[in-house]
Amino acid sequence: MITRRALLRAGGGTVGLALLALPLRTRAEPVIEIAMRGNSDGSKVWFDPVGLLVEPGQTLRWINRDPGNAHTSTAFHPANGGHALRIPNGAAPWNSDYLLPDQSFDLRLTTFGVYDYFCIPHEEAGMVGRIVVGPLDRGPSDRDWPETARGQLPTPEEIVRRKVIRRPP
Ligand SMILES: [Cu+2]
Repeated sequence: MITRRALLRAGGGTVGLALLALPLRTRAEPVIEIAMRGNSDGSKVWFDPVGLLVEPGQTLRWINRDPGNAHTSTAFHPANGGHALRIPNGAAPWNSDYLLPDQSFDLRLTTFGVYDYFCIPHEEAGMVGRIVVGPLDRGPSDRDWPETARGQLPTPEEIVRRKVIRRPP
């Protein structure tokens, strides 16, 4: 493999400039993937990562990597089945609807704060996730929290500290 530095040395001034310009021209906001996963017998289902720190406007992509199940990414919001509000005030709720294996759903979050979401068919199984759009300007929410979700999510502070939190299956 030829490194860029070697190419720059070999290519001289003109080629070098062209190569240097390339990363700027092709740079795109990276898509941040959240996988929907399940074990082989379907007894465990989860979002991977379960906790994630992102910047405003970054594209999040939920993708169903579980060959045995359909999943959703659905905001905790009254518009989604009367759930408690667990996203920032004024932020728009989302619902991916059912994603079959390998299907995906993209979302961009622009309001700072903590967003909790769930999977419609697996909320009772504890399939919940948390996104922090940082920097975090307020503490964690103490709003209503379903019994089945307790203990499933890292704190916003932990997400800010570690940026990506994965849970072993
Ligand atoms: Cu699910």
